[in-house]
Amino acid sequence: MIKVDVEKRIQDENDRIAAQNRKAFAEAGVLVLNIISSPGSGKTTLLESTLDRIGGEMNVLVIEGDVSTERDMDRVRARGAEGIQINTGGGCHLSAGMIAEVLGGLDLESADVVFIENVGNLICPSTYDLGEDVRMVLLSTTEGDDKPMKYPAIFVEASLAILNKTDLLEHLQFDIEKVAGEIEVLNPGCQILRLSALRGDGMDAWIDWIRAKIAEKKGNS
Ligand SMILES: Nc1nc2c(ncn2[C@@H]2O[C@H](COP(=O)(O)OP(=O)(O)OP(=O)(O)O)[C@@H](O)[C@H]2O)c(=O)[nH]1
Ligand SMILES: [Mg+2]
Repeated sequence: MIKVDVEKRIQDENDRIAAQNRKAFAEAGVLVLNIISSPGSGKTTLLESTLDRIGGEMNVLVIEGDVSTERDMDRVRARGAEGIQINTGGGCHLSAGMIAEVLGGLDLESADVVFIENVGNLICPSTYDLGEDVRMVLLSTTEGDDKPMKYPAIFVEASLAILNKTDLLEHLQFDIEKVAGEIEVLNPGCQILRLSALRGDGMDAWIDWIRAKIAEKKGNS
C-alpha cells in the first residue's frame, strides 16, 4: 500500500514537470520525439542515418539518455547534431525532471525537432512522460517476434512503432506480419514503419513522416 502511494506521487510529480516541458516545447514550436527500445535495437543508428538525410534541411537537437558514457552523443555529434547527454548513473529511464534540467542549455527556438533517445530499456521508460509530442518504440528483428505481447505497455503507449533491421529478415525467424498484427491488436491505429537504419531501406518514409509532423507542429503553434 505504501509502495503504491510513493509510486503514484513520483508519477504525479513527473506528470507535472512533463506538462511544463510540453509548454516550453509548444512555445518554441519544436517537435519532440521520445525514442524507446531495448538496448541495441538501433536508436542511435536511426539518428545517425536520419541526420545524414535531414541534417542540412532541418535544425536538429538530440538529448541522449544513457546509464553512463557519452558514446551515443559522440556518434550524433559526429553527424553534425547539437545536444546534451544525460547520464542516469544507473537509472533505467529518463524522467521529465531530467529533461527540464537540461532545457536551459538548448536553443529550442531555432530547432525544428528534438530527438530524445531514452535509456535502452523496453519497460521502465514507457510510463514516464517527458513532455514529448510523440512516444515511439523501436523493435528490431534480432529481438524475436514475440516481444509486443510480452512487453505490451510501450506498444500500447506509443503512437509510432518502428520495426528495424529489416535487412536481416532473410537470416532470422522473425514473422514481421505477425508482429505488425500484434501491435495493431494492442494499439489499433498505431503507425508502423519498417526499415533498416543501417542499410537505408524504408528511411524515406520515416523522413517524410518527420517532415509531416514538423509541419503539423508548426501549424499548431
Ligand atoms: N544489420 C543491422 N544492424 C543494425 C541496424 N540498426 C542498428 N544496427 C546495429 O545494431 C547495433 C546497435 O545499434 P545502436 O544504434 O547502437 O543501438 P541503440 O538502440 O542505440 O543501443 P543503446 O543506446 O545501447 O540502447 C550496432 O551494431 C548497429 O550497427 C540495422 O538496420 N541493420
Ligand atoms: Mg544508443
